[in-house]
Amino acid sequence: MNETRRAILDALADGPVAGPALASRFEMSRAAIWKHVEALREAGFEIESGPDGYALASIPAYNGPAIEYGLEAPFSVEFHETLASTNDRARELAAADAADTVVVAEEMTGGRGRLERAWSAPAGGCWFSVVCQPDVPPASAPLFTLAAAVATARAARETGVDARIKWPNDVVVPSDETATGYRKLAGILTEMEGETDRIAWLVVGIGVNANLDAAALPGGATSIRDEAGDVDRRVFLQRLLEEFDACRNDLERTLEEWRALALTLGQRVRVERAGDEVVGVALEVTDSGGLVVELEGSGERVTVTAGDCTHLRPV
Ligand code: BT5
Repeated sequence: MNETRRAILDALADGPVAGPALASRFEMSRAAIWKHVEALREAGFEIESGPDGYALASIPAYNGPAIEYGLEAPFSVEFHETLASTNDRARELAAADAADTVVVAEEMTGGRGRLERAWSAPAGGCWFSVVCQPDVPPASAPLFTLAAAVATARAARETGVDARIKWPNDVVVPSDETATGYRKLAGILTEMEGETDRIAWLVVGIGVNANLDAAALPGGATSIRDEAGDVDRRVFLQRLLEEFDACRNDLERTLEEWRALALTLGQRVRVERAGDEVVGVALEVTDSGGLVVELEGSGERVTVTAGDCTHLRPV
């Protein structure tokens, strides 16, 4: 959002302020102020005009300027009503050297999960991708997935949802005490380009089932609406992005928080990898985001870096 509009909004948030007072504060004509106010209204900001002047009443909108306004993290937002996949658009921006841009879509028609699986993304959810250019080796890339999971779980917990993390990329809500039952609230798809020693760019795609009926989503899904009622998506996304920014800047703390929120640690798990699978108890997450599993039978410890993880009942 342009700086003048942001400053006018700040003034209106403390409002009401009369048009002439605004005009002299910003050294512009009253007509120019009026134009800015109209443009802000069009962008979805609810600005009342009363006898004492203009005041910002509320921000019901979910769009680029609304998400950027009041966001305490250094991201700019590119908003689309509809996109095939926010990750695809973010990859284009990343290739053109954009960093710290968030691509948000109201709905996606070709949302992607891992391994070319489809991700269902109707209007009402939070579907977005963050373009980063972190100065870390490619082996650290999985930590950004963990950072996204921590940020998503924390933001969801603030809305009253018992969000937990299932290694490596799911935010889930437990549906029984054994942690073998869970419903998926959010998924994360991290893609990157880089050389052996440096990441060129990283796109972290996050999809959260926010104001949606879980019944309309694939089996095994849940939503913030089903768990705790609808949220203001603008505020939810802002909180999530702020947490993600904090996590990516402190990967050590991210690991600590990940461990505290993880449902997987201590569980009997099956991890399916390309071509094989491992079954055993998940003991620990490594400093680069791998999962240490003590194999059933041999007791041997292996570290898996990617795969599909299922929580199993104890033997
Ligand atoms: C994921 O893959 O969980 C990663 C999902 C990433 C989605 C975000 S949205 C913004 C960005 N832009 C994109 O195009 N994608 C990212 P995976 O672990 O492979 O799980 C995929 C599986 O989850 C599917 O095969 C379905 O079974 C299930 N699924 C699909 N849509 C779902 C939804 N909305 N909620 C819960 N589960 C879903």
